[in-house]
Amino acid sequence: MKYLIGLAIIGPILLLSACKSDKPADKAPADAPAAEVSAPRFDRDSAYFFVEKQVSFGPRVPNTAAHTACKDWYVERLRAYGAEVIEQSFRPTAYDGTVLQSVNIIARYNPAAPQRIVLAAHWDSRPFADSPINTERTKDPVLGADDGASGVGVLLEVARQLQAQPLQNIGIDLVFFDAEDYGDMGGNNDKSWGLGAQHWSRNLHVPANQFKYGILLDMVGAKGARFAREQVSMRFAPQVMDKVWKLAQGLGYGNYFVDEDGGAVTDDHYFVNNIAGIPMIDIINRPTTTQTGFGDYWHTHNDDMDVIDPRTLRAVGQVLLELIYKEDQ
Ligand code: AHN
Ligand code: ZN
Repeated sequence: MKYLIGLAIIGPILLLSACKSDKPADKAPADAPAAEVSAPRFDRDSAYFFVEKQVSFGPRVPNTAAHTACKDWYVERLRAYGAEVIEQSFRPTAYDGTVLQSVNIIARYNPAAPQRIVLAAHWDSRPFADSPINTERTKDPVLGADDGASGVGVLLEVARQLQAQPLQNIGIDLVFFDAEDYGDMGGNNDKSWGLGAQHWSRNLHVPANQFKYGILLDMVGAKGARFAREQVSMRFAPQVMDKVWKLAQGLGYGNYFVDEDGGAVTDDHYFVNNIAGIPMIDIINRPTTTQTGFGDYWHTHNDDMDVIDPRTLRAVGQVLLELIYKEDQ
């Protein structure tokens, strides 16, 4: 029925335009270029509010009331924005022996679509302010406005836009990983990080081959952020990196998505690539001028709303929306 209505409307237009066009008039509507579907506008203030709301619960450290309350808020919001939501609970033992009551949140859009993209961020915040440059309250948990909440804030705004302009072809799964940031700062203990990503990668909610690729957001909200090309991403998914950076630069966000290589980071995407075999890139802020290689606020009590700039959230969010609706054509 939809098709018939389409023909009834488009038919006469095609006939009319055929009169003054030199294009063959026998072209079926199905072969015609897809109608211009533009991506929705990413609302930076909405994303900023989502970051602020997460921070308002307090540090999102597993086994705390704030962690549970924030998790419940995600589930309520995502259901309100029309997603099919899965709470994937698990109980990893952290490097220090603590058993972490953890939950990955999975929000599915166009769930029946066999071709999918996974967009991810971690939602927990670090239990210790143990940056090597921090000397204040180093055993206390951090708010993680940028380190955690920024990526989820962008994805919640993407969720809101996905409800407003439903997908026709591609499926999107948003995954909020828990227990990313309970890792061992001490030494060579990479597997102590990304516990939620490790669990999801071994317990995928759909087969890995449904995912064309994945994009991880980590620390995507700071003023003047610099997303250099991360090297685990370049090794596992260079074509995705190329696509995203070109798109971002074409949109005028080349000041964030710089044409430079950055170092490798053992982030959630490292485990998704190595365990699940899904090519996933990481968009992560890597300043050149700091001692840690991350923002100076990283794993300190300065990682609060003062570091967040709505313009950075928008740059990342608009790139994602443009990509999603291009993939949906
Ligand atoms: C380290 O490099 C220690 N961790 C990278 C993953 C991470 C921690 N992202 C945010 N916090
Ligand atoms: Zn961290």
